[in-house]
Amino acid sequence: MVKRSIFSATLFLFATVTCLLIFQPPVMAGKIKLNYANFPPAPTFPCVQMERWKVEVEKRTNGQVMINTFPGGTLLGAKGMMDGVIAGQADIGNICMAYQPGRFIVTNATSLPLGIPDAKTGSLALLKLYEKYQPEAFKDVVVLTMFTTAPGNVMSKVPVRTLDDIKGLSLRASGGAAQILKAWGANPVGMPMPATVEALQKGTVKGLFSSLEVMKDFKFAEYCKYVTMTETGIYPFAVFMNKQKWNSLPADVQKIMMDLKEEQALWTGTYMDEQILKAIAWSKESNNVEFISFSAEEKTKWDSKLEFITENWINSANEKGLPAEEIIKDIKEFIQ
Ligand code: 3IO
Repeated sequence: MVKRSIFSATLFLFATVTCLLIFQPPVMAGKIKLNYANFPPAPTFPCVQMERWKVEVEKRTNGQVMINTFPGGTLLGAKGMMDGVIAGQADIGNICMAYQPGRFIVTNATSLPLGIPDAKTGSLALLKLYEKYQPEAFKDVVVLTMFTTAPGNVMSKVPVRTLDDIKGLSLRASGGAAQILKAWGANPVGMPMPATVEALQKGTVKGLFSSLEVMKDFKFAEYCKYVTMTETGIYPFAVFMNKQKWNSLPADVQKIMMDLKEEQALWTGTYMDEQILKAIAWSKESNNVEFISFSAEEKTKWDSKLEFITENWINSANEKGLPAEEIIKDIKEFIQ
């Protein structure tokens, strides 16, 4: 009796294991799970590009890789992002390099007033610059893509038509963009984009300097009824993975991600440029925002105030032992 039940139990176990082996799918879905941290809210462009990347990676790996996305600073915030990814608190992270200008000297050179016309051009130029110089700042991570915003404009509660109007005006900006505002005589106030909502509500700033899709995505058009089309200065972004995590991935997965690097930069730049047009139309329609364009004469006045910024950057980068002139020359060439 005992023998028989042992026999049937063994048979049952054998049958179960055989079934499991036979019916196991060739690729175990979701075998590799990666956490991707992002600092701004889900509807904004850095998170839209994150969701696009997630979908593409999951599709191209046939579900072998699954990406869990964390928008809105729910896993890591804007300033702790890079160190958090290096420490393994998230596998992947997205940063705005302008928030740590001293840390990303080479790649932040793209935020100098060098005439990047749109986000598509800026994104490809930034990625090329990164690939050529492989800056030290990224030695502890693996870069998955880079992209930039479209050129910056002044969004404000009061109209800015002349340099007199911007004098002393508190406007939110970070990194290279803050230097541009300062050169025009404004009072730049540094903070990450998500903090800007409250600063505008409370009135600690009278506006901001950034790409115009934020008028719609953050509903800044409700506070800023004026936009001055300065069209200069971009914000550079980087997406990267923890190095140990990268080294643990199979070669075919690594290849799929590397093949996506430039494609994702192009996709994000193109998406951003489209969102800008939509945001301008929406701001006019929904909030009656006035868009102020310069006369040729006024534009020359504003541009001439910025000339020293690149010269200063070259001097200080040279002092740090970087090939500063070559970097600037390369950015200008990549833009063409
Ligand atoms: C940005 C950052 C987060 C979400 C949307 C955004 N659009 C433009 C930026 C650039 C930026 O970081 C900034 O501070 O202006």
